Amino acid sequence: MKKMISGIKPTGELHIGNYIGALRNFVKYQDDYDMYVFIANLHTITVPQDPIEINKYLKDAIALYLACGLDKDRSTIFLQSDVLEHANLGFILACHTYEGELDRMTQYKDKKAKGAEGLSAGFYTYPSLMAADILMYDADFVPVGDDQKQHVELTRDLAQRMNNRYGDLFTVPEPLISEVGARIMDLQDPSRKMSKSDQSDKGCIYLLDSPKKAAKKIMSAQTDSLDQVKYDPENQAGISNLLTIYAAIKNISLKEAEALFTDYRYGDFKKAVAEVVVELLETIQGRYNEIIETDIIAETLNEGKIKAQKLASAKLNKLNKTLGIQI
Ligand code: ATP
Ligand code: LTN
Repeated sequence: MKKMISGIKPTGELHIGNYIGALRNFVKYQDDYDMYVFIANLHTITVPQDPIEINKYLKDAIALYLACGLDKDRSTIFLQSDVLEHANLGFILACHTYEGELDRMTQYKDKKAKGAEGLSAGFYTYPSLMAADILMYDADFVPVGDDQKQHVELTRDLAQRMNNRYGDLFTVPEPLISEVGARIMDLQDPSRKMSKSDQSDKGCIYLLDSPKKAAKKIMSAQTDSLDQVKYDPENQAGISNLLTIYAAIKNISLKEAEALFTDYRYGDFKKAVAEVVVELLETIQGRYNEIIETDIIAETLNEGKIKAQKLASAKLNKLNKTLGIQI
């Protein structure tokens, strides 16, 4: 069975972009792949955080993984920091990553271009840690949203470089990016990706938003004056984004979604989108409320940690020997 791995960085409450671009695919693939899903909690501290705040996001993220349908009996679900080998392999890979490669990473370049100062060394070398998360388990596929493609490409380069230098060590992974919903845009500014770290939360629908609040956000989403529900991201970014959200949740193609709304006024179209989003949130939140009061989170993480640790320690032992740094 082919192996798959992915993670989400709990720097804020998870949103429907995370769900559509990543989480729902983890759930979809868990029966057909040997699935590893983790919470990328080490990645959160690459930028300064409030410990109390991120601790809440961390718990919510795990509960939401389960509420969205991940199942500990079908996937290995774990916390990145529970497997110490991640940081260790991250360092080894950072020693094999060129400065120029890290300089070219969009996430770093964007921050620099905006004049960010005092970025941490951890933030700069973040892509090497992400490569470690993936290569540790010899994953064949990495289901992610569009924004992570560059990181998976660097991971591939690192795997090939290590294999060329030291012999066959790592499986070279491939990114798996869905056709519909790989980049859900901000509802208020559809030229930007929907993001946890948004200044204003009006353009972002969190999985734990009340259904009423979520519907309101959709009803006030930015549109245009063309008065036609068409998938045309260039000229109708807002409408195209809403169509994408609808198609992804209903699991239909963009063409099929477009056909459903040919004669719709924007107000009625938005109502239809709000309805499917509300239905999704109600289902997820119902399960979240059940899960958050049980021991299932602790049990899941404990089982996941044992399984992941076993593979990780074997991998690191082999690597340390190969590199000549272990007696
Ligand atoms: P932020 O939303 O704060 O920018 P991030 O996207 O950089 O965070 P994560 O939350 O760790 O980081 O992302 C988890 C997964 O969700 C990744 O696979 C990412 O590609 C995907 N994802 C994040 N935002 C979106 C979006 N707007 N549309 C589709 N997929 C997304
Ligand atoms: N960098 C990712 C989160 C992440 C990840 C990973 C995703 C960390 N390690 C390994 C897939 C595989 C992000 O910011 N979205």
